[in-house]
Amino acid sequence: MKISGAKIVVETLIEQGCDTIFGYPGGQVIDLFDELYNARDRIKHILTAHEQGAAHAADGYARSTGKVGVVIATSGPGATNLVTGIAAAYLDSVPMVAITGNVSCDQIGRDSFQEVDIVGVTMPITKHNFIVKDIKELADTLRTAFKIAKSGRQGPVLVDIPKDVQTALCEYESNAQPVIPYPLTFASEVKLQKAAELINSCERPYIYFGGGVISGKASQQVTALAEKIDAPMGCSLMGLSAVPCDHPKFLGMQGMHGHFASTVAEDEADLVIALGVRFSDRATGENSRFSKHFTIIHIDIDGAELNKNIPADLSIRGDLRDSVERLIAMVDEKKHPNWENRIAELKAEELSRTESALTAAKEKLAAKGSAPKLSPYEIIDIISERAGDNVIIATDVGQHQIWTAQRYPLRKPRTFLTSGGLGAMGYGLGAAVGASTATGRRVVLFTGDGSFGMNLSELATAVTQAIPVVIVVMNNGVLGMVRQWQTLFYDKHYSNTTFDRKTDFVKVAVAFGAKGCHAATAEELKKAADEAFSSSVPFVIDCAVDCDELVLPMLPPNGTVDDIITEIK
Ligand SMILES: Cc1ncc(C[n+]2csc(CCOP(=O)(O)OP(=O)(O)O)c2C)c(N)n1
Repeated sequence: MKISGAKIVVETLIEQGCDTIFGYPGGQVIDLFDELYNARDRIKHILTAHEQGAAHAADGYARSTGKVGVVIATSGPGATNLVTGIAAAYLDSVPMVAITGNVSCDQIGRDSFQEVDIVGVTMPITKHNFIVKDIKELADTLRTAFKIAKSGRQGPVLVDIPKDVQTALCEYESNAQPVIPYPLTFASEVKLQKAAELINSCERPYIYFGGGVISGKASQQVTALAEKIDAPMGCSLMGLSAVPCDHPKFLGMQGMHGHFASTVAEDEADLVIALGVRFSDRATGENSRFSKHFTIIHIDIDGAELNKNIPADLSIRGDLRDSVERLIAMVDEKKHPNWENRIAELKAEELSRTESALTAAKEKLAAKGSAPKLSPYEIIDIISERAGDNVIIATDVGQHQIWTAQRYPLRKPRTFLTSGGLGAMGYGLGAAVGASTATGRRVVLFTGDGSFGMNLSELATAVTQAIPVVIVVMNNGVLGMVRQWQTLFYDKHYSNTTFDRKTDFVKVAVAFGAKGCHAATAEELKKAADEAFSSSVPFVIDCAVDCDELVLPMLPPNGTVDDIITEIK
């Protein structure tokens, strides 16, 4: 029997295992939405406040589950509103299928109403994209989109569907089974043997891992390798949550705002085993000065990442889980007592530096004599004590993001959602909606007043969907992260980073149908958190934070560990 292109889209999504789709309607997808209406008992559509929120929600759905997130938008402005969300997914390797409507084929290229060449626009930020001009290719193109999105290094794929293709009729045969990814690449035995030799003969090994460990389901393998060869581990922002934060071999995030111990340990290592990472400049600092002292083994599923940012002494393309599993069998069980002592020293130094920095910050705050304020780590500690183990943590972008990355006790993969590569302010609330919808779990969103202001209209979605999100606004009245750079590197020229807004986020929350309260002291925050965690509707806690709080340590841009800033006198 012949069915419409719009119905083919919906049937193919269901066939591919998609249970929830995030989006926003419009003229060029109205047929698709009509079919979604007909199939509403088989596939759920969540209407967001903005297409960007829908894209971030699909991203949050994917990051929290490992499944492909699906987003839908109309042509023109609907499609361009997806761009930030698609780019965020691309830079963080998140599997996503974005479906856009377009004007009919005969209208394309004529500057028709709401026409944008979205395939051209998204070319550099998708793994692949398609425009389907022949209905006979529609189902298979969508299947290929899912296949590409979930194969190898995952990422977003866009499928643009002109209106006349949605209304045309065609035979449709269900595939019944979701497509399986392209076969994995497995590492060469010879190269793994070489890696094992390097590992067996080194004295100060260090494992640096990234988000590839989470998407490659290799957390246990990486931990087992670290234990067998007695190596400390550090990670990039994207690697956080892959390994329990309290694992004795784990030193935390490294790099620009990383933990002191991991950043210095890597610098003092004689062998760095880089697993599922792309050597982002935020994690390495100045590339040319980064790798002077150590040998590098780099293993990644994406061959294009090998030797791209940092040349490796031994680069191995292959599935991470399989590679590390095989490597574990090849390496000798080792103990490196001197190295272990040095790591213990670094950890102790970090602890005492953190403690004294916290005390100094408190004293500084008291000396200011201003209204009471909460310190960022205090906020995270109070919230994490009450949140329990079953929550997912999301962040926006700025100082609050890094404080959370440094301090929140993350223990399980896929419980930390943050826009790492793109650093998109406004990411968090959409991602929280997607993750909570996908998992049924509570999400805690740490955000800044700037970031929250960008997409807070998604509060409407969170309220409508009864999402139990706890939104912790670290409200410093400024664009804190940019202001920090102005403090440190631009002579305190605070150009356009101070808000003079009178926005009351608690009133905003209430206006949207959510709840909220202000907190400026530990006691107030504890009370607010107790209320928030027993609430079944979105709850905003607006926390007063001082505008002079800094995220430290910090490697200056293009700096190295030699330039690390750990305190400001
Ligand atoms: C969409 C977008 N615009 C601009 C930036 C640049 N930027 C990075 S951090 C930051 C400040 C963030 O302020 P806020 O959300 O209040 O968080 P805070 O740093 O104060 O914790 C800005 C403007 C960005 N990352 N994303």
